[in-house]
Amino acid sequence: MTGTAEAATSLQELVPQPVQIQPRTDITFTLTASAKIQQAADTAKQPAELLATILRPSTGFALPITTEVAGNGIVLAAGADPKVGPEGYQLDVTPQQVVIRANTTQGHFNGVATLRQLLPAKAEAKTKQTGPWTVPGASILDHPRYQHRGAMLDVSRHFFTPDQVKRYIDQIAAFKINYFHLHLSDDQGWRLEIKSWPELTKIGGSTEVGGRKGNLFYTQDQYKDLVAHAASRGITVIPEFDMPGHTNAAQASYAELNCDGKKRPLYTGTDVGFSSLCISKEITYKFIEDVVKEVSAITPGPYFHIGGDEALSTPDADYVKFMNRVLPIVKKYGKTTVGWHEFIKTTKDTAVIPQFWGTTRTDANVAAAAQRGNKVLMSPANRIYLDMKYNKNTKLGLDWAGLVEVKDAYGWNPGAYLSGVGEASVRGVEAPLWTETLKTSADIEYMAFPRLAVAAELGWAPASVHNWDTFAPRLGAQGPRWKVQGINYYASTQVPWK
Ligand code: TNX
Repeated sequence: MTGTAEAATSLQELVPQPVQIQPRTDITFTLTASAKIQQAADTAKQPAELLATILRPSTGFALPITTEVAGNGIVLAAGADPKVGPEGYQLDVTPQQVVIRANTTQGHFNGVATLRQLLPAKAEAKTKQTGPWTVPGASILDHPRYQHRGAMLDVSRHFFTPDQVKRYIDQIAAFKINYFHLHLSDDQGWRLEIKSWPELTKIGGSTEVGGRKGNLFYTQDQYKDLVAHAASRGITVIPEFDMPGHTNAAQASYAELNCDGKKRPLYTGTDVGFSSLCISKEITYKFIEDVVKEVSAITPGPYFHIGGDEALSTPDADYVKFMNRVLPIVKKYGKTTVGWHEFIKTTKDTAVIPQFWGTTRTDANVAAAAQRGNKVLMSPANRIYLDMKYNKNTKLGLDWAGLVEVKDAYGWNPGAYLSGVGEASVRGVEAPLWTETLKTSADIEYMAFPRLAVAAELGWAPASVHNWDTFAPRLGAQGPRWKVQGINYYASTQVPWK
Protein backbone atom coordinates (compact mmCIF):
# COMPACT_ATOMS: atom_id res chain seq x y z
CA MET A 1 0.00 0.00 0.00
CA THR A 2 2.71 2.49 0.92
CA GLY A 3 4.61 1.40 -2.17
CA THR A 4 1.60 2.26 -4.29
CA ALA A 5 1.08 5.60 -2.56
CA GLU A 6 4.73 6.46 -3.10
CA ALA A 7 4.62 5.42 -6.74
CA ALA A 8 1.45 7.42 -7.33
CA THR A 9 3.35 10.62 -6.72
CA SER A 10 6.62 9.79 -8.45
CA LEU A 11 5.21 11.11 -11.74
CA GLN A 12 5.25 14.57 -10.18
CA GLU A 13 8.77 14.17 -8.85
CA LEU A 14 10.92 13.92 -11.95
CA VAL A 15 14.07 16.00 -12.38
CA PRO A 16 14.51 17.05 -15.11
CA GLN A 17 10.85 17.55 -15.97
CA PRO A 18 9.82 15.64 -19.14
CA VAL A 19 8.16 17.33 -22.10
CA GLN A 20 4.86 15.41 -21.83
CA ILE A 21 3.43 13.18 -19.10
CA GLN A 22 0.04 11.55 -19.56
CA PRO A 23 -0.92 9.87 -16.25
CA ARG A 24 -2.89 6.59 -16.46
CA THR A 25 -4.55 6.26 -13.07
CA ASP A 26 -6.17 2.95 -14.08
CA ILE A 27 -2.81 1.21 -14.36
CA THR A 28 0.21 0.41 -12.25
CA PHE A 29 3.16 -1.80 -13.08
CA THR A 30 4.98 -3.88 -10.49
CA LEU A 31 8.37 -5.43 -11.18
CA THR A 32 8.29 -9.06 -10.02
CA ALA A 33 10.96 -11.58 -9.02
CA SER A 34 10.68 -13.24 -12.43
CA ALA A 35 10.97 -9.96 -14.37
CA LYS A 36 13.34 -9.67 -17.30
CA ILE A 37 15.08 -6.75 -18.92
CA GLN A 38 13.97 -7.22 -22.50
CA GLN A 39 16.48 -5.69 -24.86
CA ALA A 40 14.63 -5.51 -28.16
CA ALA A 41 16.91 -2.94 -29.81
CA ASP A 42 20.63 -3.34 -30.59
CA THR A 43 21.18 0.23 -29.44
CA ALA A 44 19.93 -0.60 -25.94
CA LYS A 45 22.73 -2.94 -24.82
CA GLN A 46 24.54 -0.58 -22.45
CA PRO A 47 21.34 1.03 -21.12
CA ALA A 48 19.95 -2.47 -20.38
CA GLU A 49 23.15 -3.34 -18.52
CA LEU A 50 23.02 -0.10 -16.55
CA LEU A 51 19.43 -0.78 -15.52
CA ALA A 52 20.41 -4.27 -14.36
CA THR A 53 23.39 -2.84 -12.42
CA ILE A 54 21.08 -0.45 -10.57
CA LEU A 55 18.12 -2.78 -9.92
CA ARG A 56 19.69 -6.18 -9.19
CA PRO A 57 21.26 -5.26 -5.81
CA SER A 58 18.24 -3.34 -4.47
CA THR A 59 15.47 -5.69 -5.62
CA GLY A 60 17.46 -8.86 -5.12
CA PHE A 61 15.90 -10.10 -8.40
CA ALA A 62 17.97 -11.89 -11.06
CA LEU A 63 16.71 -9.57 -13.83
CA PRO A 64 18.31 -11.40 -16.75
CA ILE A 65 18.75 -9.44 -19.95
CA THR A 66 16.98 -11.20 -22.84
CA THR A 67 16.27 -10.23 -26.41
CA GLU A 68 12.82 -11.82 -26.26
CA VAL A 69 9.87 -9.54 -25.44
CA ALA A 70 7.55 -11.49 -23.17
CA GLY A 71 6.20 -11.41 -19.65
CA ASN A 72 6.82 -9.07 -16.74
CA GLY A 73 9.71 -6.66 -17.15
CA ILE A 74 11.25 -3.63 -18.72
CA VAL A 75 11.28 -3.49 -22.52
CA LEU A 76 13.88 -1.39 -24.34
CA ALA A 77 12.69 -1.14 -27.93
CA ALA A 78 13.27 0.84 -31.11
CA GLY A 79 10.60 2.76 -32.98
CA ALA A 80 10.08 5.94 -31.00
CA ASP A 81 8.17 8.82 -32.55
CA PRO A 82 10.76 10.70 -34.67
CA LYS A 83 9.89 13.87 -32.81
CA VAL A 84 11.86 12.63 -29.77
CA GLY A 85 15.02 13.30 -31.80
CA PRO A 86 18.48 11.86 -31.18
CA GLU A 87 18.26 11.87 -27.39
CA GLY A 88 14.57 11.51 -26.58
CA TYR A 89 12.43 8.52 -25.67
CA GLN A 90 8.89 7.41 -24.99
CA LEU A 91 8.04 5.51 -21.84
CA ASP A 92 4.73 3.65 -21.57
CA VAL A 93 3.61 1.84 -18.45
CA THR A 94 1.39 -1.21 -19.00
CA PRO A 95 0.31 -3.69 -16.30
CA GLN A 96 2.97 -6.25 -17.33
CA GLN A 97 5.73 -4.08 -18.76
CA VAL A 98 7.35 -0.70 -18.81
CA VAL A 99 8.15 -0.07 -22.47
CA ILE A 100 10.93 2.42 -23.26
CA ARG A 101 11.20 3.27 -26.93
CA ALA A 102 14.09 5.25 -28.38
CA ASN A 103 15.94 5.50 -31.66
CA THR A 104 19.45 5.74 -30.22
CA THR A 105 21.55 4.45 -27.32
CA GLN A 106 21.44 7.93 -25.82
CA GLY A 107 17.64 7.91 -25.94
CA HIS A 108 17.55 4.59 -24.10
CA PHE A 109 19.91 5.89 -21.42
CA ASN A 110 17.62 8.87 -20.90
CA GLY A 111 14.52 6.67 -20.69
CA VAL A 112 16.27 4.46 -18.14
CA ALA A 113 17.11 7.57 -16.06
CA THR A 114 13.42 8.48 -15.97
CA LEU A 115 12.36 4.96 -15.04
CA ARG A 116 14.78 4.98 -12.08
CA GLN A 117 13.02 8.04 -10.70
CA LEU A 118 9.57 6.49 -11.21
CA LEU A 119 10.53 3.54 -9.00
CA PRO A 120 10.65 3.91 -5.21
CA ALA A 121 13.77 5.68 -3.86
CA LYS A 122 15.06 2.45 -2.33
CA ALA A 123 15.56 1.09 -5.87
CA GLU A 124 18.81 3.08 -5.73
CA ALA A 125 20.10 1.16 -2.70
CA LYS A 126 23.21 -1.03 -2.99
CA THR A 127 21.71 -3.68 -0.68
CA LYS A 128 18.55 -5.76 -0.92
CA GLN A 129 15.34 -3.94 0.02
CA THR A 130 11.74 -5.07 0.22
CA GLY A 131 9.32 -4.05 -2.55
CA PRO A 132 6.80 -3.62 -3.96
CA TRP A 133 8.61 -2.21 -6.99
CA THR A 134 5.73 -0.25 -8.39
CA VAL A 135 5.65 2.30 -11.22
CA PRO A 136 2.59 4.52 -11.71
CA GLY A 137 0.65 4.28 -14.97
CA ALA A 138 1.71 6.86 -17.53
CA SER A 139 2.79 7.61 -21.04
CA ILE A 140 5.78 9.93 -21.27
CA LEU A 141 7.29 11.56 -24.34
CA ASP A 142 10.51 13.42 -23.71
CA HIS A 143 13.49 15.09 -25.33
CA PRO A 144 16.03 17.70 -24.18
CA ARG A 145 15.95 21.46 -24.58
CA TYR A 146 19.72 21.51 -25.25
CA GLN A 147 22.09 18.94 -26.75
CA HIS A 148 24.75 19.54 -24.08
CA ARG A 149 24.16 19.03 -20.35
CA GLY A 150 27.54 19.01 -18.69
CA ALA A 151 29.38 18.69 -15.41
CA MET A 152 33.05 19.51 -14.84
CA LEU A 153 35.35 18.22 -12.13
CA ASP A 154 38.70 19.85 -11.36
CA VAL A 155 41.06 17.00 -10.46
CA SER A 156 44.07 19.29 -10.58
CA ARG A 157 43.70 21.47 -7.47
CA HIS A 158 42.89 18.35 -5.50
CA PHE A 159 43.34 14.92 -7.00
CA PHE A 160 40.49 12.43 -6.90
CA THR A 161 41.02 8.70 -7.39
CA PRO A 162 39.40 6.85 -10.30
CA ASP A 163 36.83 5.39 -7.89
CA GLN A 164 35.93 8.86 -6.61
CA VAL A 165 35.55 10.13 -10.17
CA LYS A 166 33.38 7.13 -11.08
CA ARG A 167 31.19 7.80 -8.08
CA TYR A 168 30.58 11.35 -9.31
CA ILE A 169 29.96 10.13 -12.87
CA ASP A 170 27.32 7.71 -11.57
CA GLN A 171 25.65 10.51 -9.61
CA ILE A 172 25.45 12.94 -12.53
CA ALA A 173 24.24 10.26 -14.96
CA ALA A 174 21.02 9.95 -12.94
CA PHE A 175 20.10 13.47 -14.13
CA LYS A 176 20.65 12.91 -17.86
CA ILE A 177 23.99 14.73 -17.88
CA ASN A 178 25.64 13.68 -21.15
CA TYR A 179 29.09 15.35 -20.99
CA PHE A 180 31.71 15.08 -18.28
CA HIS A 181 34.52 17.64 -18.54
CA LEU A 182 37.69 16.63 -16.69
CA HIS A 183 39.98 19.55 -15.83
CA LEU A 184 43.23 17.57 -16.02
CA SER A 185 45.94 20.20 -15.67
CA ASP A 186 46.50 23.41 -13.79
CA ASP A 187 49.18 25.21 -11.80
CA GLN A 188 48.94 22.69 -8.97
CA GLY A 189 48.94 19.43 -10.88
CA TRP A 190 49.25 17.56 -14.17
CA ARG A 191 46.97 14.55 -13.84
CA LEU A 192 47.27 12.40 -16.96
CA GLU A 193 50.23 10.30 -18.06
CA ILE A 194 51.73 11.58 -21.33
CA LYS A 195 54.14 8.91 -22.53
CA SER A 196 56.32 11.26 -24.60
CA TRP A 197 56.67 13.72 -21.67
CA PRO A 198 56.93 11.47 -18.59
CA GLU A 199 58.04 14.16 -16.13
CA LEU A 200 54.64 15.86 -16.45
CA THR A 201 53.16 13.34 -14.05
CA LYS A 202 56.37 12.29 -12.29
CA ILE A 203 56.96 15.86 -11.13
CA GLY A 204 53.80 17.77 -12.06
CA GLY A 205 51.54 15.02 -10.72
CA SER A 206 53.34 14.64 -7.39
CA THR A 207 51.42 17.14 -5.29
CA GLU A 208 48.26 19.26 -5.02
CA VAL A 209 46.79 22.23 -3.11
CA GLY A 210 47.90 21.93 0.51
CA GLY A 211 51.06 20.00 -0.39
CA ARG A 212 50.01 16.34 -0.09
CA LYS A 213 52.52 14.09 -1.90
CA GLY A 214 51.84 11.00 -3.97
CA ASN A 215 51.29 9.57 -7.43
CA LEU A 216 48.44 11.98 -7.96
CA PHE A 217 47.64 11.23 -11.59
CA TYR A 218 45.90 8.75 -13.89
CA THR A 219 47.80 6.37 -16.10
CA GLN A 220 46.50 6.25 -19.66
CA ASP A 221 44.91 2.88 -18.84
CA GLN A 222 43.10 4.38 -15.86
CA TYR A 223 41.89 7.26 -18.02
CA LYS A 224 40.63 4.84 -20.69
CA ASP A 225 38.77 2.97 -17.97
CA LEU A 226 37.18 6.23 -16.75
CA VAL A 227 36.15 7.10 -20.30
CA ALA A 228 34.62 3.62 -20.73
CA HIS A 229 32.84 3.90 -17.38
CA ALA A 230 31.34 7.24 -18.41
CA ALA A 231 30.25 5.75 -21.75
CA SER A 232 28.53 2.92 -19.90
CA ARG A 233 26.40 5.64 -18.26
CA GLY A 234 25.74 7.52 -21.52
CA ILE A 235 28.36 10.16 -20.84
CA THR A 236 31.08 11.52 -23.17
CA VAL A 237 34.30 12.70 -21.53
CA ILE A 238 35.80 16.05 -22.57
CA PRO A 239 39.45 16.26 -21.45
CA GLU A 240 40.84 19.71 -20.64
CA PHE A 241 44.48 20.77 -20.63
CA ASP A 242 44.48 24.41 -19.64
CA MET A 243 46.82 26.72 -21.59
CA PRO A 244 48.65 29.06 -22.06
CA GLY A 245 48.05 30.02 -18.39
CA HIS A 246 47.34 27.66 -15.48
CA THR A 247 50.45 25.74 -16.54
CA ASN A 248 52.81 25.86 -13.55
CA ALA A 249 52.77 22.07 -13.08
CA ALA A 250 54.07 21.58 -16.64
CA GLN A 251 56.60 24.40 -16.18
CA ALA A 252 57.82 22.73 -12.99
CA SER A 253 58.27 19.45 -14.86
CA TYR A 254 60.26 20.68 -17.89
CA ALA A 255 62.77 23.55 -17.92
CA GLU A 256 62.42 23.98 -21.69
CA LEU A 257 58.78 25.05 -21.39
CA ASN A 258 59.93 28.25 -19.69
CA CYS A 259 61.25 31.28 -21.62
CA ASP A 260 64.20 31.52 -19.22
CA GLY A 261 64.94 27.80 -19.48
CA LYS A 262 64.51 27.29 -15.73
CA LYS A 263 62.08 24.92 -14.02
CA ARG A 264 59.45 26.55 -11.85
CA PRO A 265 58.94 25.30 -8.29
CA LEU A 266 55.85 23.17 -7.68
CA TYR A 267 52.89 25.24 -6.50
CA THR A 268 50.44 24.18 -3.79
CA GLY A 269 48.56 27.44 -3.16
CA THR A 270 45.36 28.70 -4.78
CA ASP A 271 46.33 31.89 -6.64
CA VAL A 272 45.59 32.13 -10.35
CA GLY A 273 47.07 34.04 -13.28
CA PHE A 274 50.82 33.80 -12.60
CA SER A 275 51.92 31.14 -15.09
CA SER A 276 52.32 31.04 -18.86
CA LEU A 277 53.83 28.70 -21.39
CA CYS A 278 56.58 30.32 -23.47
CA ILE A 279 54.77 31.62 -26.54
CA SER A 280 57.90 32.31 -28.62
CA LYS A 281 59.55 28.90 -28.30
CA GLU A 282 58.94 26.22 -30.90
CA ILE A 283 59.22 23.46 -28.28
CA THR A 284 55.97 24.77 -26.72
CA TYR A 285 54.04 23.72 -29.82
CA LYS A 286 55.83 20.38 -30.06
CA PHE A 287 54.79 19.78 -26.44
CA ILE A 288 51.18 20.71 -27.15
CA GLU A 289 51.05 18.60 -30.27
CA ASP A 290 52.36 15.57 -28.37
CA VAL A 291 49.74 16.05 -25.66
CA VAL A 292 46.87 16.57 -28.10
CA LYS A 293 48.01 13.56 -30.14
CA GLU A 294 48.27 11.16 -27.20
CA VAL A 295 45.09 12.33 -25.50
CA SER A 296 43.04 12.37 -28.71
CA ALA A 297 44.05 8.79 -29.42
CA ILE A 298 42.50 7.60 -26.14
CA THR A 299 39.47 9.92 -26.17
CA PRO A 300 36.62 8.61 -28.32
CA GLY A 301 34.54 11.77 -27.84
CA PRO A 302 34.83 14.52 -30.47
CA TYR A 303 35.94 17.34 -28.13
CA PHE A 304 39.20 18.65 -26.69
CA HIS A 305 39.10 21.53 -24.17
CA ILE A 306 42.11 23.85 -24.38
CA GLY A 307 41.29 26.02 -21.36
CA GLY A 308 42.47 29.50 -22.30
CA ASP A 309 41.12 31.25 -19.18
CA GLU A 310 42.78 33.83 -16.98
CA ALA A 311 45.96 34.04 -19.06
CA LEU A 312 46.92 37.10 -17.03
CA SER A 313 50.66 36.55 -17.50
CA THR A 314 50.39 36.24 -21.29
CA PRO A 315 50.36 39.53 -23.23
CA ASP A 316 47.31 39.86 -25.46
CA ALA A 317 49.22 39.69 -28.74
CA ASP A 318 50.99 36.53 -27.53
CA TYR A 319 47.68 34.99 -26.51
CA VAL A 320 46.36 35.49 -30.06
CA LYS A 321 49.59 34.12 -31.55
CA PHE A 322 49.39 31.11 -29.26
CA MET A 323 45.78 30.26 -30.10
CA ASN A 324 46.50 30.65 -33.81
CA ARG A 325 49.07 27.87 -33.41
CA VAL A 326 47.09 25.64 -31.06
CA LEU A 327 43.61 25.57 -32.64
CA PRO A 328 44.91 23.95 -35.87
CA ILE A 329 46.68 21.28 -33.80
CA VAL A 330 43.40 20.26 -32.18
CA LYS A 331 41.80 20.09 -35.63
CA LYS A 332 44.70 18.06 -37.00
CA TYR A 333 43.96 15.31 -34.47
CA GLY A 334 40.30 15.25 -35.38
CA LYS A 335 38.84 17.03 -32.37
CA THR A 336 36.59 20.06 -31.98
CA THR A 337 37.93 22.74 -29.66
CA VAL A 338 36.09 23.78 -26.53
CA GLY A 339 37.64 26.61 -24.52
CA TRP A 340 36.83 29.08 -21.76
CA HIS A 341 35.22 32.00 -23.55
CA GLU A 342 38.30 34.28 -23.63
CA PHE A 343 39.77 32.27 -26.52
CA ILE A 344 36.90 33.09 -28.89
CA LYS A 345 38.32 36.54 -29.60
CA THR A 346 41.19 34.84 -31.46
CA THR A 347 39.21 32.90 -34.07
CA LYS A 348 36.34 33.19 -36.52
CA ASP A 349 35.92 29.42 -36.77
CA THR A 350 32.23 28.82 -36.09
CA ALA A 351 32.76 25.15 -35.23
CA VAL A 352 34.61 25.84 -31.97
CA ILE A 353 32.74 26.11 -28.68
CA PRO A 354 33.21 29.03 -26.29
CA GLN A 355 32.26 28.20 -22.70
CA PHE A 356 31.01 31.36 -21.02
CA TRP A 357 32.06 31.52 -17.36
CA GLY A 358 31.73 35.26 -16.67
CA THR A 359 29.61 37.08 -14.13
CA THR A 360 28.27 39.77 -16.45
CA ARG A 361 25.39 39.53 -18.88
CA THR A 362 27.25 41.07 -21.78
CA ASP A 363 30.38 39.91 -23.54
CA ALA A 364 31.06 41.51 -26.91
CA ASN A 365 33.33 38.72 -28.18
CA VAL A 366 30.94 35.95 -27.23
CA ALA A 367 28.00 37.87 -28.73
CA ALA A 368 29.94 38.42 -31.96
CA ALA A 369 30.76 34.70 -32.12
CA ALA A 370 27.09 33.82 -31.60
CA GLN A 371 26.26 36.24 -34.41
CA ARG A 372 28.67 34.38 -36.68
CA GLY A 373 27.08 31.05 -35.75
CA ASN A 374 29.06 29.63 -32.84
CA LYS A 375 27.10 27.72 -30.22
CA VAL A 376 27.88 28.84 -26.69
CA LEU A 377 28.13 26.58 -23.65
CA MET A 378 26.71 28.44 -20.65
CA SER A 379 28.46 28.29 -17.25
CA PRO A 380 27.94 31.73 -15.69
CA ALA A 381 30.00 31.61 -12.48
CA ASN A 382 27.54 33.53 -10.31
CA ARG A 383 24.79 31.06 -11.25
CA ILE A 384 26.12 27.61 -11.86
CA TYR A 385 29.66 27.35 -10.46
CA LEU A 386 29.18 24.52 -8.02
CA ASP A 387 32.17 25.64 -5.96
CA MET A 388 30.53 28.92 -4.91
CA LYS A 389 29.36 28.93 -1.29
CA TYR A 390 25.59 28.68 -0.77
CA ASN A 391 25.63 31.30 1.98
CA LYS A 392 28.14 33.01 4.22
CA ASN A 393 28.16 30.08 6.64
CA THR A 394 29.07 27.46 4.03
CA LYS A 395 32.44 26.07 5.16
CA LEU A 396 33.56 24.73 1.79
CA GLY A 397 33.91 26.61 -1.47
CA LEU A 398 34.78 30.10 -2.66
CA ASP A 399 32.76 33.29 -2.99
CA TRP A 400 34.51 35.39 -5.64
CA ALA A 401 31.47 35.19 -7.95
CA GLY A 402 29.01 35.60 -5.07
CA LEU A 403 26.95 33.38 -2.80
CA VAL A 404 24.80 31.02 -4.84
CA GLU A 405 21.81 29.55 -3.03
CA VAL A 406 19.74 26.89 -4.79
CA LYS A 407 17.13 29.39 -5.94
CA ASP A 408 19.86 31.65 -7.41
CA ALA A 409 21.29 28.70 -9.31
CA TYR A 410 17.83 28.06 -10.79
CA GLY A 411 16.78 31.66 -11.41
CA TRP A 412 18.15 32.31 -14.88
CA ASN A 413 17.21 31.36 -18.40
CA PRO A 414 20.21 30.02 -20.36
CA GLY A 415 18.57 31.00 -23.66
CA ALA A 416 17.96 34.63 -22.65
CA TYR A 417 20.85 35.42 -20.35
CA LEU A 418 23.80 36.77 -22.29
CA SER A 419 22.98 39.69 -24.50
CA GLY A 420 23.22 38.73 -28.16
CA VAL A 421 23.21 35.00 -27.30
CA GLY A 422 19.66 33.77 -27.82
CA GLU A 423 18.14 30.32 -27.47
CA ALA A 424 19.36 29.13 -30.88
CA SER A 425 22.95 30.14 -30.07
CA VAL A 426 23.08 28.16 -26.84
CA ARG A 427 24.62 24.72 -27.01
CA GLY A 428 23.76 23.88 -23.44
CA VAL A 429 24.62 24.27 -19.78
CA GLU A 430 27.64 23.02 -17.87
CA ALA A 431 28.09 23.10 -14.09
CA PRO A 432 31.82 23.31 -13.24
CA LEU A 433 33.17 22.19 -9.87
CA TRP A 434 36.55 23.67 -8.95
CA THR A 435 38.27 21.98 -6.06
CA GLU A 436 40.63 24.42 -4.33
CA THR A 437 38.73 23.69 -1.08
CA LEU A 438 37.39 20.20 -1.78
CA LYS A 439 39.22 17.01 -0.82
CA THR A 440 36.74 14.16 -0.47
CA SER A 441 33.70 12.70 -2.20
CA ALA A 442 31.59 14.06 0.64
CA ASP A 443 32.95 17.54 -0.16
CA ILE A 444 32.16 17.14 -3.86
CA GLU A 445 28.64 15.99 -3.08
CA TYR A 446 27.92 18.80 -0.63
CA MET A 447 28.70 21.44 -3.25
CA ALA A 448 27.21 19.59 -6.23
CA PHE A 449 23.91 18.51 -4.69
CA PRO A 450 21.35 19.85 -5.12
CA ARG A 451 22.77 22.41 -7.60
CA LEU A 452 23.92 19.81 -10.15
CA ALA A 453 20.29 18.70 -10.42
CA VAL A 454 19.37 22.35 -10.98
CA ALA A 455 21.83 22.56 -13.88
CA ALA A 456 20.38 19.35 -15.33
CA GLU A 457 16.86 20.80 -15.12
CA LEU A 458 17.95 24.01 -16.86
CA GLY A 459 19.68 22.05 -19.60
CA TRP A 460 16.91 19.53 -20.27
CA ALA A 461 13.44 20.71 -19.25
CA PRO A 462 11.39 22.83 -21.66
CA ALA A 463 11.70 26.58 -21.02
CA SER A 464 7.93 26.72 -20.50
CA VAL A 465 8.09 24.79 -17.19
CA HIS A 466 10.66 27.13 -15.64
CA ASN A 467 9.04 28.02 -12.32
CA TRP A 468 10.65 27.84 -8.87
CA ASP A 469 7.39 27.01 -7.07
CA THR A 470 6.80 23.88 -9.12
CA PHE A 471 10.49 22.95 -9.38
CA ALA A 472 11.33 23.16 -5.65
CA PRO A 473 9.08 20.21 -4.61
CA ARG A 474 10.42 18.07 -7.46
CA LEU A 475 13.94 18.86 -6.31
CA GLY A 476 12.97 18.12 -2.70
CA ALA A 477 11.74 14.71 -3.78
CA GLN A 478 15.32 13.78 -4.68
CA GLY A 479 16.29 13.91 -0.99
CA PRO A 480 15.29 10.31 -0.16
CA ARG A 481 17.07 9.07 -3.28
CA TRP A 482 20.28 10.82 -2.28
CA LYS A 483 19.96 9.53 1.29
CA VAL A 484 19.65 5.95 0.06
CA GLN A 485 22.83 6.41 -1.98
CA GLY A 486 24.72 8.10 0.85
CA ILE A 487 25.08 11.35 -1.10
CA ASN A 488 26.12 14.14 1.28
CA TYR A 489 23.79 16.80 -0.15
CA TYR A 490 23.26 20.31 1.20
CA ALA A 491 19.75 20.40 2.69
CA SER A 492 18.97 24.00 1.75
CA THR A 493 16.08 25.49 3.71
CA GLN A 494 14.75 26.88 0.41
CA VAL A 495 13.77 23.38 -0.69
CA PRO A 496 10.79 21.41 0.75
CA TRP A 497 12.70 18.17 1.28
CA LYS A 498 10.70 14.99 1.25
C1 TNX B 1 38.17 30.74 -12.00
S1 TNX B 1 36.63 29.73 -14.09
C2 TNX B 1 38.91 29.81 -12.71
C3 TNX B 1 39.50 28.66 -12.01
C4 TNX B 1 39.22 28.69 -10.54
C5 TNX B 1 37.80 29.12 -10.30
C6 TNX B 1 37.38 29.07 -8.88
C7 TNX B 1 37.88 29.60 -14.80
C8 TNX B 1 37.72 29.32 -16.21
N1 TNX B 1 38.99 29.78 -14.07
O1 TNX B 1 40.87 28.60 -12.26
O2 TNX B 1 39.43 27.43 -10.01
O3 TNX B 1 37.66 30.44 -10.79
O4 TNX B 1 36.01 29.33 -8.73
